[in-house]
Amino acid sequence: DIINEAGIRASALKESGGKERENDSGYKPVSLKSAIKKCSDKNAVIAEIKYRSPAEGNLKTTLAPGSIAKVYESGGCTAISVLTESTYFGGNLENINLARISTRLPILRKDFIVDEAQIIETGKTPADALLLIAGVVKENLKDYIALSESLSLEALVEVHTVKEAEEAIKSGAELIGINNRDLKTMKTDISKTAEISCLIQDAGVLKVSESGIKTPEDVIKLKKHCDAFLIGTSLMNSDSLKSTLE
Ligand code: IGP
Repeated sequence: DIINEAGIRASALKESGGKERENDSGYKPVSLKSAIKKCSDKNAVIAEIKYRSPAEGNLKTTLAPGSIAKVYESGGCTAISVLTESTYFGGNLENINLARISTRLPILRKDFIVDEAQIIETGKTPADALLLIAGVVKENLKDYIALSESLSLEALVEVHTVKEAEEAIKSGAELIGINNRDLKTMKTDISKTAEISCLIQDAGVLKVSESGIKTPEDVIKLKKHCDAFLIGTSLMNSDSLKSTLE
């Protein structure tokens, strides 16, 4: 089947060191993992473009994705996350194209991926990585990581519990996002990152702290527990984002 085939292609690709190839859209991906690794002299921020959230409703910024991407890049962020889910986050796939026009930074597609068709669809966009939520894709995680890799998409595997973190490692995840927000209760607690990161000791795995990061103090507190920070709401709501463009 398609996933099996993709798995075979993915391992062949890995052996040939084939990161340089084009994805399905003809776009040449850049590596999110390398960008984070290269960022050792500063804090690696994955800055998010999202217009709405279930917890906050509409966020302040209504600027177009291309304009936001430009400000994020000139502000020194390492990568850009684009929410494509429409009902709860006000996103769409086109926002990846719009962001891509104004930046060469790695772009992460952020959505609730539940089947392989969405992964294949992502391969047709100029995204470099996609989010796979361990608690959502469950036993398909390993196959979905392989399918993503076969399309030259790096997988950021999101976890919220110790069990999910163990599953992610077993499934070969090399980039793990620790979500400080419990998707069931919507509550955020940034100490989640420390709690789970100490279980991910594998030197080859990069850790991203996700959600609820609001202040420089939060970043300082989290720094020793992760390699990158995924920040959305506080950036989309910041007055300086708006004033930079006005
Ligand atoms: C960003 P925040 O609290 O800075 O806006 O969080 C990001 O972590 C959040 O948007 C997110 C998300 C998700 C959204 C994390 N995992 C899964 C949708 C689906």
